[in-house]
Amino acid sequence: MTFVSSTTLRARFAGRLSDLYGAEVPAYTTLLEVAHEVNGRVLERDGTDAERLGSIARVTAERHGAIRVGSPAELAQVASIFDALGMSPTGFYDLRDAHPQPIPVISTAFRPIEREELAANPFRVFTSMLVPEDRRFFDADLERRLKEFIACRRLFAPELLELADQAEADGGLEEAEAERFLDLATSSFALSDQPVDRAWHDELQRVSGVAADIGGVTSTHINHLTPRVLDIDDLYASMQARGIEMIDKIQGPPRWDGPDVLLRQTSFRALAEPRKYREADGSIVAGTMRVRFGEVEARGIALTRAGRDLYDAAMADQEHWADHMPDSERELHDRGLAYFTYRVADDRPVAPPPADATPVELVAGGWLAPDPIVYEDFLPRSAAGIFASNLSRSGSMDSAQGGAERDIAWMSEQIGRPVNVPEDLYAAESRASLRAALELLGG
Ligand code: OOG
Ligand code: NI
Repeated sequence: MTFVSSTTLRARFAGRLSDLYGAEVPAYTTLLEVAHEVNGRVLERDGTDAERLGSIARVTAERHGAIRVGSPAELAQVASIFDALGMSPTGFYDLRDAHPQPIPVISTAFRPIEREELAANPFRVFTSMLVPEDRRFFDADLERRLKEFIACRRLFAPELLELADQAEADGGLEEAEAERFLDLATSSFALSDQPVDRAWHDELQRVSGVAADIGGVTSTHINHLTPRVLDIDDLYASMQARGIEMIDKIQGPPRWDGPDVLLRQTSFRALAEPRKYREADGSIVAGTMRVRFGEVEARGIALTRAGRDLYDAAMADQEHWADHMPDSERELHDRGLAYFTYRVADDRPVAPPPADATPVELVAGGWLAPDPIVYEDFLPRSAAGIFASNLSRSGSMDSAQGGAERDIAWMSEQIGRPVNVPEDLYAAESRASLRAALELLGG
């Protein structure tokens, strides 16, 4: 029997999910084709520069999924399944204050956190959890009915959760069990053919399309699966040329000649998919639902907190983006605005550096070469335009009511595992590479 490691399980799961989503949402397959063409063109145009933020093999395999659950108990189950795939909860996002449209969820992303694991397969899943306690969206009666509905459903088979526990403990599974685990895990995220209770779904839809998508149905499903492209402007134009309706713009910084930072994202519009509905009189009728869309993204350099502040200021003044943002990697580095790893420069001076030299001095003096760290996380608040342009109704919110307080510590406690802080991971990676490079220089 062969043993299947969590790394291989993750790569296989990502592939299975991609096949499933492609079968369910054919426009996704078109998106993959176009992304592939675009990446080929950029590689031809830019040569090795195209791979500055990840090898073409990694970028081609790279996807993020998005799923949505209803309670801390469901989120804890998701955490266990993803742990089996070598993915840890990373980042805390509160979409209840998203603009232009608040969404009643808090989120984290499950992803590999080590460089080699990211290189092997960078699959990540943005996972949102409903906050029924938030009075700005749900009154006490709706909160109670929503929690009852969610407590009664079962998203994941007990056998799947047992296999996940076993994989967590052993770092993988034997081949036969791995197959079973992958079958059960993949089918948990398929669109269900169970009829949707029309009145209940409509009631939640009046609050928020996302609340209805989570709490109005008895199962979860993959909401979107996002490939990575090296030129998102080319992709946008190429999709339109194929006659696919895109949202009106690319979210994030404008196109420019300086370094790519954080994320740029866009999507094709949510498509009407067939769903069965149960009417008030008990009859089952065929209808459609429009929630799943086709997102695509381009990734840039991870910014430090100072870099993020600058980014926020630059985003608020988009026409003058270039006046705010440094137009070279070196300046991002020297001003402490982005994260870099260090290696000993091939053509360094023969004389050793001064003992107390800072990284900026070591780079300026030619001893060390900095390489940018790619942003591995999310910016849902600035991508909230993607949610908004894909929701059919705008929902309702009473901002005079108190919202339930939620933060990263609360989420960690609810799922019984620490939620990583992205900036801590980037900073640790940068420090470790600096230490190793200094050792080489000194010795
Ligand atoms: C998740 C939206 C966030 C992203 O790429 O920022 C997201 C959702 O629609 O459930 O996927
Ligand atoms: Ni997304």
